Amino acid sequence: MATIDTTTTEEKSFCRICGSSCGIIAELEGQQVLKVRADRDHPVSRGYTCPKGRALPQDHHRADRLEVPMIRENGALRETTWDHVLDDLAAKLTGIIGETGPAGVGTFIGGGGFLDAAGFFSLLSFLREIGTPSAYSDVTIDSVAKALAGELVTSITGLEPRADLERSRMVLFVGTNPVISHARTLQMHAPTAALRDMRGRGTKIWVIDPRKTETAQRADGHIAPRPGTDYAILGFLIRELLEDGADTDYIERHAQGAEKLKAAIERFSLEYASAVCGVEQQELLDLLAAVRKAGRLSVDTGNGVTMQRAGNVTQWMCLALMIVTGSLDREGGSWVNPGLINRKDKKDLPAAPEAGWNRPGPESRPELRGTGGDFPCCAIPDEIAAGNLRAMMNFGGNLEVCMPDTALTYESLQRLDVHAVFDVRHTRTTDIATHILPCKDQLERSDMTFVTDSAFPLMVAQYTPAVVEPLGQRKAYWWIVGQLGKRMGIEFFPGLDIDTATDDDLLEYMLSGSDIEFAELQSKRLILEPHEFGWAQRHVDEKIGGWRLCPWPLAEQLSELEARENAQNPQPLILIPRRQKYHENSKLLELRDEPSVIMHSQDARAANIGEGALVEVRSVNGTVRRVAKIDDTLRPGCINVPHGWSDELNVNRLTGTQDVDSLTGMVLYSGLEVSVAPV
Ligand SMILES: Nc1nc2c(c(=O)[nH]1)N[C@H]1C(S)=C(S)[C@@H](COP(=O)(O)OP(=O)(O)OC[C@H]3O[C@@H](n4cnc5c(=O)[nH]c(N)nc54)[C@H](O)[C@@H]3O)O[C@H]1N2
Ligand SMILES: Nc1nc2c(c(=O)[nH]1)N[C@H]1C(S)=C(S)[C@@H](COP(=O)(O)OP(=O)(O)OC[C@H]3O[C@@H](n4cnc5c(=O)[nH]c(N)nc54)[C@H](O)[C@@H]3O)O[C@H]1N2
Ligand code: SF4
Ligand SMILES: [Mo]
Repeated sequence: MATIDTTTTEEKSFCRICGSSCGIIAELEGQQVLKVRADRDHPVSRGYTCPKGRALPQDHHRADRLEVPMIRENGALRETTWDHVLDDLAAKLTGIIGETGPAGVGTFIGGGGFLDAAGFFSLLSFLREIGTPSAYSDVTIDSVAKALAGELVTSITGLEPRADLERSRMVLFVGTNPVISHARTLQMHAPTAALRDMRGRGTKIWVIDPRKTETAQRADGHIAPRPGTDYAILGFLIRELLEDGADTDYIERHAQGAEKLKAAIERFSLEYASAVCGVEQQELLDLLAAVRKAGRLSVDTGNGVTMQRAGNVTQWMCLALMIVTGSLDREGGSWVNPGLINRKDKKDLPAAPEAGWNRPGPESRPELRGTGGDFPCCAIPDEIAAGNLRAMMNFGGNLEVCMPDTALTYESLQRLDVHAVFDVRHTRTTDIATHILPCKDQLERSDMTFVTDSAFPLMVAQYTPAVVEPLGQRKAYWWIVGQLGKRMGIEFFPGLDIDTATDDDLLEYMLSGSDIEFAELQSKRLILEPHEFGWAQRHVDEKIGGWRLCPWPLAEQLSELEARENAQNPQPLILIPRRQKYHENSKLLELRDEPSVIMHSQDARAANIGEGALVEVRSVNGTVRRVAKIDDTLRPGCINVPHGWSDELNVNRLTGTQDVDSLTGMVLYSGLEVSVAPV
């Protein structure tokens, strides 16, 4: 801590609004956070922050912050003491478990929970010790296709390859816009500079996106297909490469199912793929030539892939493209981060079977399966209606905003006996809580990188102490869970005295048995290690005899898609997602973004809509009204209604809980058919 004058101090930390974990310096006057700026000496983010990170002071001191526990009694929420809210919550949870068994108590972890390391760990302890299968998270409204395809193709649970920013010869971004989002998988720091540096080193950057995104504008090539048809482009590339340009020697040694794959994608000729995707044949040939020339590449995807109907298949095609070019887990191609805290490369990981995604789902939706450790979010309203789910421990999820079918979800949540919300501010979700547990925000807790351990573009772990004291009566999530346990007769952290333990004690407790020492991480603040290739390859060769090029559950989905390839859209417009620059999902909405309906001038003219006009967007599920913004970076026929906005502005008034992916229960957030009209 460097003292500037008698009252102003500076404290180094790292930002946890998104997973990029940029190094920051907080300027303080006593406990007042005056400013957050980039840490130029940070070895990874090297002086980069985005406007969201720099808005941490406003977010910390926001007027609608939660500081005091609240409880709903006789229909109304009122402030109370920690003792009362914990006694009541513990008694109700115990009662529900007695009546329904543990499954009646569910958990949700959202964007406010994942990056609280001790909090995430406590959630896992809670699930394990209670023994409930009713675990939900925003993974099944985000990127579950990645987990599914990764597991089926590689047998390694959670495998998500990423570009190696220093060495990939080519990066193909599909349905991700890292310049604004910092990428779904890559957690890319300083994206604009990174892209410039990569191109400077000769890396070719290509983008497939129905919009000429901020990333596409900085790329060597861009293709704007009809939404939801990317797999046809990828299928075409693989088909041609298998004829000429694939690494056949590599495929023979490290992959299986090449013949099945070839048969599965046979239909994607140049003519057919170009017609399905609505792009010129020459564009596909140019991309093919670029892939052939690079030889190896990394394919990085985001929500534009995972939120569409063909999400699993597209994700599979991306992996297959990397495999046939000998690029997966190989220098010049893509890298698989084994994690630094929890070294997967040093573990004897089990091999998931090809049909391993057949886990029992929630009772009220027998057609759905369990995913990873979760039930799909789309089942929450049905589980509540069936009486299977009676309590929800909601850790940092703004369910009113993020869940599909807002009206149904919002009404359902109000029928829970217990909806305990762990948050830092008042929202429409806390409005319908039964118990509100005000949590320490990121500046108030010591913390480390944990969930993102194997999700960084580098092998790095970080620690930060708390920057300021907690406001009001806020407590750490782990402390709240521990205190609940005491009242329920459950030890969530065996061997730890939760009355005297500090945040640091909990972090140390978490790291016992891990691959790094807490004391070392705490003193160094950041540990960075060089990364190597080949661990995932060795594992897959040994355990299953090579990457599975054509897992049958995905091949089945690919053949089912054929019927749609030749069908006409009944509605004129296709809703697709996009991230906005100044807010992170429902966080930081008070910054500069606008809640608009974004459309191409051609579509606006056809519907008689001018810039700034109030419009209504309609889907089979509902309607939403916002002002129109004309943006010709979109492909005509596409429309954006950015998410994160609450109440009347919520795009999830248009989405539904029934038309979901048959393997994962993923909600269709991209590719929904809508119409638009002036109001
Ligand atoms: N239609 C549509 N719906 C979508 C999406 C879309 O593109 N389109 N995107 C989906 C995706 S990818 C995601 S990840 C979800 C995100 O949706 P959510 O999981 O709800 O995430 P956020 O809105 O980021 O934050 C949730 C809450 O965390 C709180 N919070 C912030 N900091 C802290 C903290 O330190 N501790 C605690 N306890 N709480 C904190 C915030 O106040 C906020 O209320 O939305 C999904 N929903
Ligand atoms: N500024 C900011 N950054 C964020 C967030 C935020 O809210 N704001 N949210 C964070 C979260 S929770 C997540 S999950 C990540 C997501 O990170 P990204 O996946 O990079 O998110 P988006 O910017 O929504 O990018 C999706 C892209 O897919 C395109 N797209 C839509 N449909 C299709 C399709 O069918 N095919 C193809 N090829 N493209 C399609 C859209 O045009 C858009 O450019 O971002 C994180 N970062
Ligand atoms: S990219 Fe922005 S929001 Fe993400 S960690 Fe860095 S400063 Fe924070
Ligand atoms: Mo997300």
